[in-house]
Amino acid sequence: MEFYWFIHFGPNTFTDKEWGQGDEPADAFDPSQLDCRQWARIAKQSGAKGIIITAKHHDGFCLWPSKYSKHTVRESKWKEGKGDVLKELKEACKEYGLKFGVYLSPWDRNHPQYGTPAYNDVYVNVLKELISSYGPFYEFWWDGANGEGPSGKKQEYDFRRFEQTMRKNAPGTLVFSDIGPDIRWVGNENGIAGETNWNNLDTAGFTRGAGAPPTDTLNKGNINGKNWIPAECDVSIRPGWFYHPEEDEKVKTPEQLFELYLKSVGRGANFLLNVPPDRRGLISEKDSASLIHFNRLREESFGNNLAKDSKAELHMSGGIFRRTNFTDGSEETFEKISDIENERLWVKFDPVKKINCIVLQEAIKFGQRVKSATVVLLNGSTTVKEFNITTIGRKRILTFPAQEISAIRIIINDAKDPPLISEIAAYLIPENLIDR
Ligand code: FUL
Repeated sequence: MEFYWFIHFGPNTFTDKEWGQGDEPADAFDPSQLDCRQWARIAKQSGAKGIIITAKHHDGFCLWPSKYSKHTVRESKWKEGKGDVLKELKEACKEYGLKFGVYLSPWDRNHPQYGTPAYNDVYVNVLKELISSYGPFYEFWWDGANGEGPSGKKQEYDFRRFEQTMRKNAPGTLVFSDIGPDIRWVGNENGIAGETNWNNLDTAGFTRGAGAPPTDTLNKGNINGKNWIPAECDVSIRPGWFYHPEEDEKVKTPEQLFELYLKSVGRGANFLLNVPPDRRGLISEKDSASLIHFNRLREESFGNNLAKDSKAELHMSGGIFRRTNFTDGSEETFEKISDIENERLWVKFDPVKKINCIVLQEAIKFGQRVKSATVVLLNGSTTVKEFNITTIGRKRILTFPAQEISAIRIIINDAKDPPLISEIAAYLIPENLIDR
């Protein structure tokens, strides 16, 4: 899905906190003009494919009137206790053709049973309640944070049961956490995946939170990892996850968002961008302007694939070659490189073209195979540039100062299995967007 939104919203929005204590009065939550359709409209205009909202953050406040809590929208003044943010957002996502997901913090600083085994029952009940009332969700987000609750005790989470509950009641939902089971944390909150990025991960012996794999492993994956758990890069458009008026001048620029796109999607991961609504319950003008411009930059950059009218060829040894379909713009078609020692991929331009960006893709549904490759840019018989890369994965975006070239030649140096290359695309993107 490449790019979708995170929304952090709740009492913290109004109390100016990042981590609420759980003892904030429910009345603290009081958006004056809450409009989930505005969120969905801007999300759509920014090119996002879905929205994941903090149904409950660490402070325990539920954005829906949960049967299992006394700290919810029902207890707040907002809409005289009749409001339901999840319901409104689910409907807005449907209207705008966006997928809908939720973050449900296991850490709960409000729930009276937190810190006792009974809280695991509560959490399971809440999972079921959410799935049956607001599902289906495309993604479910488990935060690794685990602190003390109101009793001063930490909780031992029964993640096995939580997972079973998800699988049984929502088998089509992708579950995110530090170690999956379906999507892994990328190891930082800066939105940046490893330049080498494997979709595989070894999870045996690791837990969520403090017992998670080392940062570097989450960032890069494990080359021979047993489980298929691709990375998701979460980052906020502002310094904090929740809205703070004093951060209005610190909204990331369209160019910064583009750079993050290159460092997440361009490294084979997904980009989860947090856009926190303000105290009105609206996405602020600053954020929306930046997001819409960011979408324009992507359209401008990737709207014209210069490789599309080029000649794509697979060269074998002995001067034999044949035309291929890895420049047809379709992720469905691919070329199998059976003999990496002798086979080279060529994209030829006539007349020469000026490019500063190459996008490579593997046919990822058959697995990730390329370990390392060399990309050579030629003008006639002169090599104008050459770079070595490691993984490709679902998408690898390379940018460099613009070059006039007549051909791109790709040599696969090492692979786990015969690589299946589905796309080679070339672009001339605005010069200031090149990742240096
Ligand atoms: C972290 C949380 O503690 C932050 O508040 C935020 O929700 C972030 C996405 O995950 O673990």
